[in-house]
Amino acid sequence: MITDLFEEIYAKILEYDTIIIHRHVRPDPDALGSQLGLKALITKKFPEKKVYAVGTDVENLSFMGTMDQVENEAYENALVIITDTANRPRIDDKRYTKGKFLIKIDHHPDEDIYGDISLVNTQASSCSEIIADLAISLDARLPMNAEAARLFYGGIIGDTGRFLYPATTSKTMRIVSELMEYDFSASEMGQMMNTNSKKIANLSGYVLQNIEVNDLGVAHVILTQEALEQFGADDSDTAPVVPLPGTIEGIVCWGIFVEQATGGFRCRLRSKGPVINEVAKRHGGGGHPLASGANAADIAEIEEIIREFDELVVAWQK
Ligand SMILES: [Mn+2]
Repeated sequence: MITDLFEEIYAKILEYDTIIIHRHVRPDPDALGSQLGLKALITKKFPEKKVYAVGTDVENLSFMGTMDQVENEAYENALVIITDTANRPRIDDKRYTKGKFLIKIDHHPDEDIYGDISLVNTQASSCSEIIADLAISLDARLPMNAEAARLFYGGIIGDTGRFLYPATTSKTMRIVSELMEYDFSASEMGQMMNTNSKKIANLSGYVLQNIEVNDLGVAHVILTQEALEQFGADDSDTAPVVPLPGTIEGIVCWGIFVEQATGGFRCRLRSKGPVINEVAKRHGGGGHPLASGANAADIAEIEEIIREFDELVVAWQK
């Protein structure tokens, strides 16, 4: 039972004086929302505890919050909690192994089982939803507050594409309704997440202009280093353009293939129906059924992924 895990996690939060919260590399709003929201919950209720959020700061998401600098010694008697991170290699800041007790809280398929306690709920829209659910369920023992609500709301709208993707459930909406009772501006958070730099706008134009779609509705765009340089963009700027092909009529699944400075391509794969994470796994990645990531060594491997997508669409149409 998930509520039993909530109790176990709460007992550990009570037990430890130092709590260090990690999330995945290249964080998205849900990674930051779940991490910083959890920190906000614990800090408010237990001001005497030392609670840290660690990892690399992301400039364009600075409205969600910033990271703490933590000395190695702090890990000695620490509870370490990892949010939104399915696989250990993706955890930002490798010192997570140095703590005394490890908890995983996540909503991705549980491929890499880790942690002394593992709370994985793949039915949840986002990790932020899970932690908001935990706080609501623990009620006065770990009360929700305005800052945590703001962060969880940001995480949920990030991972659901503002309630567009099928992972959005009635439970998501019940939790969002609860969060909106607190004193933060949901529309301001929505606006922040919907605002892109001129650079991203130009890159979006490039993606829409250069998208290739076949008869099956499988689409792809290759973003070479040269193309990125043209806009002064790099790999970290590509997240906002990933949903764009899904806004075009007839496109069922797609990949944005981002050439890496070190060679090879990062594959950002999305679908509106066919389950694509098995394809991602075959190409050194993984993720959600409809939103995955992978790696391709060269153009030939990109073509292979597209062929595998074609097969999925044919099977899905039947
Ligand atoms: Mn997430």
